[in-house]
Amino acid sequence: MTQDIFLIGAPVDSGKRAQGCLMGPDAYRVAGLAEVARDLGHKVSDLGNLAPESVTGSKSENSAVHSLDTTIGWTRALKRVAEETAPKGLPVFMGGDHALSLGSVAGMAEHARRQDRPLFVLWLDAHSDFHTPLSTTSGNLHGTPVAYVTGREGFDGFPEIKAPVPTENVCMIGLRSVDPAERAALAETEATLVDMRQIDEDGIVAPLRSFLERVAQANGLLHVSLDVDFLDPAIAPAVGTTVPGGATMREAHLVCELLHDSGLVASLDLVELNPFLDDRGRTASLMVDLTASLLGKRIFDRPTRPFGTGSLA
Ligand code: 6HN
Ligand code: MN
Ligand code: MN
Ligand code: MN
Repeated sequence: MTQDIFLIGAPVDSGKRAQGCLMGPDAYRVAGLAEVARDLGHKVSDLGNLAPESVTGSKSENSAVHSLDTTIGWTRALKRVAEETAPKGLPVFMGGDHALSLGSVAGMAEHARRQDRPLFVLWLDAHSDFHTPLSTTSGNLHGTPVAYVTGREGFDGFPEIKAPVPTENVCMIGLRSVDPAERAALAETEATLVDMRQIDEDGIVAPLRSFLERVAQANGLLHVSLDVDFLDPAIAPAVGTTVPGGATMREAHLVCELLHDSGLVASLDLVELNPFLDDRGRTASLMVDLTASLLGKRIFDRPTRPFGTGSLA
């Protein structure tokens, strides 16, 4: 299956204090993301880099919160481009830090609403990113997108989300760093939470497959958000928020291969790559390799095992 793929550069660096993610889109270009997708037969358009809308005067009750204006400006710009691009093909958001997903997922939620289909979100991350601007202690808004898109309170000044993503449509895989306030808030939800212990005990395929079956059965659209720190820092050092004990290269490829086989992916975020911290481009190259798996790269063809209804094979 070949697709129309739109690469959207989103040099968001406002979601945390340490800078460098703004170089991410160019690192993906240098690592050959467009060429890799074209070699797989896809039609690829690089839309260049976005800029945030201009926002001034936003205030938070939480004095720890920083870069609020810029982050709201990015959210508006990204929401709009997601809404415009998703009807035409597969948007790939080249980040930029994870604050990017405030906009990309909000836009996909609006796209899904217009299509009258449910949106599902797969969050591949060491972190749950379930803070609100009121609960965050770091003040770093890259730790908040899942709360925003699921409709939690505290996002004054951000665009309204008409159809928030129900928490039962959210699956997080790779968790190993969850703050107390996030843990308490997640306990009130129906989100599927797969931590590293569960991956060690049951493998990564079982929880992913059952989530994909649910997406297929609901005729859902799937947004995938891939944070570099989902991966073990030994193979992916170029990220500011490394947490030891992450996914292996083989686990990550398998996830991406299964996502491709499902035919369900409607949009993709590549986030948190900080090229300033990279080791001769290896993290950027690994993220490109993983994207290739998600876009259909394989060694040998094999019969596709059906998900859910079986209509996807
Ligand atoms: N990320 N929970 C921590 C915080 O500062 O709120 C870490 C957030 C990490 C953000 O994974 O994109
Ligand atoms: Mn679409
Ligand atoms: Mn994240
Ligand atoms: Mn993370």
